[in-house]
Order: sequence, then C-alpha cells, then structure tokens
Amino acid sequence: PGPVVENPPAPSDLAFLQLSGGSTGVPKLIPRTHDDYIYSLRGSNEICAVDETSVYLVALPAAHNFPLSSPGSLGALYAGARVVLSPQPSPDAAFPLIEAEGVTITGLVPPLALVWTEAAPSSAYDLSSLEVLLVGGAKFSEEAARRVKPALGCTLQQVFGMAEGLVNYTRLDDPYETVVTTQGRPISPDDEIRIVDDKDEDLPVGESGHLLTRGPYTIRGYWRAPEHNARSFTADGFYRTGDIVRLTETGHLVVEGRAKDQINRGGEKIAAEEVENHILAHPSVHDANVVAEPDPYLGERTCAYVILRAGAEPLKPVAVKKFVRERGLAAYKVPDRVEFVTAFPRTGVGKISKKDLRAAATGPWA
Ligand code: OOB
Repeated sequence: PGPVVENPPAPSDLAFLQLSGGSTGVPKLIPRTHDDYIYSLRGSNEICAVDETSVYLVALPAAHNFPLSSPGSLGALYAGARVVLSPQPSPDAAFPLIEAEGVTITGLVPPLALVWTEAAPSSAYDLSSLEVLLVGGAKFSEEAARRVKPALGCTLQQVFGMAEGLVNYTRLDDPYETVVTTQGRPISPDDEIRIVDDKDEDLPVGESGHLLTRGPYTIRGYWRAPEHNARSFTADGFYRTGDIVRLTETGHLVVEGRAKDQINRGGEKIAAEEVENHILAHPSVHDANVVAEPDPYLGERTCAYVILRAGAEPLKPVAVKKFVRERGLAAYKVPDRVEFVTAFPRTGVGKISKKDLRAAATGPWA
C-alpha cells in the first residue's frame, strides 16, 4: 500500500496545465485531468509494451507531453518500470546512460533521431538493450525512418501526438512499410477522427484535409479562453488540430502539412502571431511577418520579415532579436533570421500572403 493521501483529488480534477504551441496570440493553457492521463498512459503502455521490466530514458525536455506521457516517464512509473533522466539528448550524454542503465525504450524528435542514427554505428557504447525508439513531435521523413533499424538495431514507433490530447502510434507489429510511411493510428477505438474540407464537410477516405478529433482524453476547451475555444472546437466538441492529414486504407494517418500559422522548429512549436506581436512593439517597426523556412537539421526554423517605419533609424537583425529576447520571449522563439523588406507580397484581395513569404524564405536555401 502506498502513502495515505488526505483529500485525494477526484479523477476528473485538473492534474496540470500544459502549454499549447498555439497559432494566435500568446500560448493557451491546456487543462489535463488525472483520468485523461491515466487513460492515455494505460493505452500507451500497452501499445509500446512498457511493463515493470522496461527502462525509459527521458532524453527530451521532461515536461513536454511526449517524454512525459507517450508513454514517457509517467507511463513507465505507472507500469512500475525504471525512469532514467539524461541531462542532454545528445549521443554523448545518452549513449553511456543506455549502456549503464540498460535502457529499453526512449523518445526523440526527428532531428535528434537523425543525429543518433549517424552516431550509433561508430559508437563505443553498447546500445543493444534498446528495443523501441519512439519518434514524433514533427514529421519524420520516410528516408530518415528507414535509417533507424539498421543503425540502432531497435524497432521504430512513430508518434503523432498533441498536448491537447489525441496520440497516434504505429504498432510494434505493424508491417515495416506502415511504420516507415505513416504516423500511426489513435490509441483508442473511442478516439473519433474526422478529415474535413474548408467547410467542415467530411472527405472521402484517402483525401487530405483538416484533422478534427474528439475522444476520451482530448480536451473540450482551453483554460478560460471562450473566444479562442469557439474557433478551436466545433459546436459538437471536436478539436481543430490545424494539421492536414489523410487516412490510409489500413486506417493509419499520414501527416501531409499544417493549416495553423505555426512553426514546428524541430518539435518545438512557435505561434507566428506571438513573435510578430513582440517585434511590432519595437518603436522603429511598421509591420512584421514571421514564417517557417526549411532547415536541414530542424526541419523548420523561423524567419521574420520586417518593414521599418518611414524615417526610422535603420536596425540590424541582431537588434530585433535582442529586443524580443529582452521582452521575455523564450529563446527558441527568437527568430533565426530577420530580413528587412519594403513591402509584403499580397493576395488578390490585398491580404498579406504568407504562402508567398514562405516561398521567398525558401529561396536562398532551396
Ligand atoms: C507533440 O505535442 P505538441 O502539442 O508539442 O504539438 C502537436 C503538433 C501536432 O498538432 C502536429 O502539428 C505536430 O505537433 N506533430 C507532428 C507529429 N507529432 C506531432 N507532425 C507530424 N508528424 C508527427 N509525428 O508534438 C506530441 C505530443 C505527444 C506525443 C508526441 C508528440
């Protein structure tokens, strides 16, 4: 018997607040309950074969939903398994821990998975205890996915999850082609999935569209954000994920893109609008637009296009970065590149075209 807890919380009480990656304004708070978590931990442990003999290595930031609960440290502790914390996710820090602690399972974002597959073949450490490598948080390319088994000798599981709830996994017994080409299927048969067009009409199986979801461990609303909730959920409670996906004939999801105005910087989510608002607060700035640009290592990084006020003192990119950092913006949200322009591309009706800005950002690196 465990310790006696006075006034234990009800299963449906708030356990803690996760931060959303967001797509507008400041990040929203995600109220997750105890029973949400227990439900997804049980499902995740079964799907990832976590039991009391497992050893889970936390290589990613420990409070992120992925290393926390998919199945993560909480899943491992729930199963009576052992949890090992790595101070860094690099092979230098993690590989010795895998050998010393007999780590059986861990989770990584795609850029790190690539670094591990490059480092493993020439590593002096014995990684043979590793049975499962979970990769998610951003799209893992098929080509990169195919490198996991030969380099690390373990089974790959792709994870497509979100702090708001829904988590998809490829299964340990899925055919290899499914594992390397899809982002899995939901934890539970009670996870409802809809793939819809711009008018919320269901699309035929196989067509790409907006992913909506509702289910036993997915939130029905952000914390104290009624206006935002009216946009982020349908009237009947489906969460608008902002992801563009399609369903394969086997019922697996393939992530094709993103409709939300967010940058996925190696798994860390950045709402363009939040960064834009900080840049706009600078007295010399007339207007700002933040978009993703391709990065060979992170997948995406941020580029801020800035128009200065007429007659304003010319600014250097570094001054813009310093300004937003001093306003308290998290380091990973500070734009990787700042570009000064005199106008933004416009659409037919005169709205700023982020699509064209993104294409411009792709230019020099394409
Ligand atoms: C995880 O959670 P969040 O809240 O940081 O980000 C969720 C978003 C998804 O809506 C999607 O845009 C993207 O991250 N994403 C993926 C992906 N996994 C997440 N996009 C493509 N392929 C994947 N495999 O990132 C998260 C939470 C729990 C488990 C795993 C990841």
